[in-house]
Amino acid sequence: MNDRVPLPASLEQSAFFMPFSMNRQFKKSPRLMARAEGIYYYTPEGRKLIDGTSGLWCVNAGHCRKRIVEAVQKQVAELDFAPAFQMGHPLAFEFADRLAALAPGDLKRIFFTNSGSESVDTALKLALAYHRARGEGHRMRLIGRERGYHGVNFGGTAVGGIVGNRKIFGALVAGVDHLRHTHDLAKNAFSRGQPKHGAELADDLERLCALHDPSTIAAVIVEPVACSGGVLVPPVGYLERLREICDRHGILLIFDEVITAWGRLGKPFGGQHFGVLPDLMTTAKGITNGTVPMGAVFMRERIYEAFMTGPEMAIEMPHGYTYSSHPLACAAGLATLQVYEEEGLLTRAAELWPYWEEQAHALKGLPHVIDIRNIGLIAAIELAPRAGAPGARGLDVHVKAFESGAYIRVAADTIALAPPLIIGKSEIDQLFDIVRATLRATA
Ligand code: PXG
Ligand code: PLP
Repeated sequence: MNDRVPLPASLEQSAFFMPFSMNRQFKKSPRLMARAEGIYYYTPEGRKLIDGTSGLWCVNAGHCRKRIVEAVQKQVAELDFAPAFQMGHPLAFEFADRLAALAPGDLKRIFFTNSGSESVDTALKLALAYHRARGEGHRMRLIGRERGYHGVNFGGTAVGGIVGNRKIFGALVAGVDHLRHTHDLAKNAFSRGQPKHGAELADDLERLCALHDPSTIAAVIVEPVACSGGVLVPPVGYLERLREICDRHGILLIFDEVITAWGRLGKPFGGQHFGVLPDLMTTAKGITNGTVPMGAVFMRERIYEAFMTGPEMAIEMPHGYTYSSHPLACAAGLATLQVYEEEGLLTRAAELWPYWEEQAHALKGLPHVIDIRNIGLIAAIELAPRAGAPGARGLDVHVKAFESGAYIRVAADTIALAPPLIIGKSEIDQLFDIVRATLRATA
């Protein structure tokens, strides 16, 4: 294949308002990708970049997988679009049933969306409507957590806890409160896997119950591992305790598994790794290996059943997207599941984990490194911020790594690594070699 794709002359006047980006900085010195294969991206000049963060945590089976590409090609020529409201197409039902078969516990009913953000807002609406259907419409409050990321729609922004993502968007949604985050460098720095200290932080939910009265709380939403907020691994016992408190007070527990699902923690879903079953689970990204946008909310049987009680001639859930269960997404998703299953990718992170952990923690002692965290096939390297310029050091690392042959995400001054689950040991070495050299070269 031709490695060379013509470069646009200049992007400085481009019409494209880039999402979550430093538009002016980027357009002056663009970092472009032109094609991808396996665990590598290629720049328009043909330079090879190892993909350290699976695109945006979504390309779990690696790029341009033949089976998935061909399934989408075939589908687009056969049924390009089918209305999902009061109509259907067979793949939607087949895909939902396949997902249900894979899901833990009785999380067996599936609502399709097109993204993680839509999955989150869908799950929050399902939680409110579920309580109302059972005569508990007074449960209206939604609880998120500091440093949480739940996408960018209004509900997700409101329950989210990353200040920079919230502060410029007004009052957001009424009736939302937040648990304390679990990050504690003083006690837990350089923990391997789950940190030992902090299970009691789950008791912060009791504080909110005491403040608002539990009868007003509909749901608590947390990421099993808070990835966008800097890879905050839950302390041992924390998620279990959150589950217990929710049960005690009739509050629904939502796990936002947009990143932690699809094998990232060595099990199909993140909650399975921790042995905790939520009431609702949001997913997206890896559901189609990032090939076609899609999301899915998994719910427990009793939640689905609560909606199936009125007259049959009524729409049970007045919610859904034009592109819910889009045929291309269903085709991509079915092919993705096949690849995951055939190659054992949903459990492969568990095999790579010890090696990955060793290589990550070997970066201890490099300049500015104040913490290293890991779980499954995720690692975070937290750097001390430059005085008066938080995020500047992180950006430097991102740009230098790109110049040295690696694509890696940084959240402020924390490097987040989560490569495709097909990565091998020598490629893990290659990724960490670039990170090591980059850290040595960063002031
Ligand atoms: N919930 C969680 C837990 C997420 O991680 C979303 C919801 C929103 O999904 P969509 O598909 O609407 O973007 C996410 C997305 C990063 C990064 O590098 C993380 C996300 C997206 C882009 C970048 O941390 N997470
Ligand atoms: N806005 C308008 C005017 C619409 O007609 C629709 C869908 O029909 C939407 C927004 C929602 O779009 P989507 O279903 O793609 O989320």
